[in-house]
Amino acid sequence: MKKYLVTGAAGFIGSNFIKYMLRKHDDISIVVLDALTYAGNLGTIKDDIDDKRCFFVRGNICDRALVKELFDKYGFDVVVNFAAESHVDRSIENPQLFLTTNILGTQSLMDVARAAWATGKDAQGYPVYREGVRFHQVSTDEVYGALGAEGYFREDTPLCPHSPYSASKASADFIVQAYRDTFHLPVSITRCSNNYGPYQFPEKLIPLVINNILEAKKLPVYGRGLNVRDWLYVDDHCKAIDLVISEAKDGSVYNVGGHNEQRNIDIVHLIIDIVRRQMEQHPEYRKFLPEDKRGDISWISYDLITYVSDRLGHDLRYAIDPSKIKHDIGWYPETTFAVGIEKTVEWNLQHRDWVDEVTSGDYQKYYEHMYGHRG
Ligand code: NAD
Ligand code: TDX
Repeated sequence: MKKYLVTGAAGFIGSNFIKYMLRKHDDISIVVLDALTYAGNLGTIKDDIDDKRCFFVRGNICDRALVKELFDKYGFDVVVNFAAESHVDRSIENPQLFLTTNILGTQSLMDVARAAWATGKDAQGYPVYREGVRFHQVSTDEVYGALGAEGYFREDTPLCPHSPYSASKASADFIVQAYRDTFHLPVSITRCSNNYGPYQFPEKLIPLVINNILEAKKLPVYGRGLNVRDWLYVDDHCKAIDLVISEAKDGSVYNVGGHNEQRNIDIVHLIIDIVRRQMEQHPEYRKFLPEDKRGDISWISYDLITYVSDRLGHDLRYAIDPSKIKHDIGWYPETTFAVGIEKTVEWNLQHRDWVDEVTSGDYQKYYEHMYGHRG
């Protein structure tokens, strides 16, 4: 039985990852370590931690004593590090927290892992580790910086991050690679494009737009809406991570993306069209709209869009070249954007309680702070 420590799995991608792993593999156990920041929600993984193969521990990845205690108790074979501050806009507000969690947290996990996994030293003095162990870092395409109208990020594209978030993730990638080179720690890294799907916190573009429409709020589009992101359905990302951990060589880096470039404004238009169509085809869904907005729904239109001041340092375009992961381990995305976005709108309609729960804390204050003054 392979024993996994999965950090940050009360958040968006990590929670989808543990659901995917528990569905896919019988012979695994998972300990989730999550600090339950604003972005983490225990309700998201309630059914998973009811499974006897999965345990939850609330704690910070920077807490070495706690991480060591967990290694001593559970004897992990694999660490999958999702835990991070993940929202670019928040990194502009508070860079320090991003550097602490994303860089020092990653280092602290690796320090505990290498001490726990070392079995001795080789003739050159490099540590030797227990068979089959692996530290997997979940990284992002944002570490490469931004593209112009042409070209793709490849694994050998130099890292050139622009935001405090992407700089913290790039720093973590460098530290992971330094631990591989200096201590021979068995590591792998995946750099994925923008994810979307169930359980994504509503501060991110796709769920924000869906939920704002359902609340009859304006849809804030930064700048002119012409920035391009390369969107991947979250399950396809989870599958890629699973395959890389089990099949890729130690020290590998893989880009993960599905050749699905979209301009922000086109996504916003598409979501408006889908929500309006769903409301027309299923009048019973209008119960999810404000009471005084359920009759005539012609207000669900592009008029909801409001162009607001641009994000500082806003990267123009991200696009992944996924040919290495396809060639080496046969990964390809299974969910088309047309299917994935439809499912994501439907999921948000069917999970109003979850949305209400995760936005009940400080989210309204955050929203007002971020968008209140941006005309
Ligand atoms: P998220 O913000 O939804 O979830 C992050 C989780 O980490 C939360 O559950 C939070 O409570 C937890 N966490 C934060 N700080 C912690 C700490 N110090 N100790 C323990 N737990 C902590 O993020 P996400 O969108 O699911 O992203 C997960 C990972 O994937 C991140 O590393 C992110 O950089 C990377 N990534 C995200 C995307 C994307 O599109 N969302 C794309 C590529 C890579
Ligand atoms: O209200 C908005 N209006 C808007 O125009 C928001 C929240 C975003 N945007 C734009 C900014 C981006 O060009 O939409 C695009 C997507 O924005 P986000 O959802 O914030 O994602 P992004 O900044 O691209 O970063 C995401 O993908 C890479 C994740 O948050 C990162 O964790 C991941 O590494």
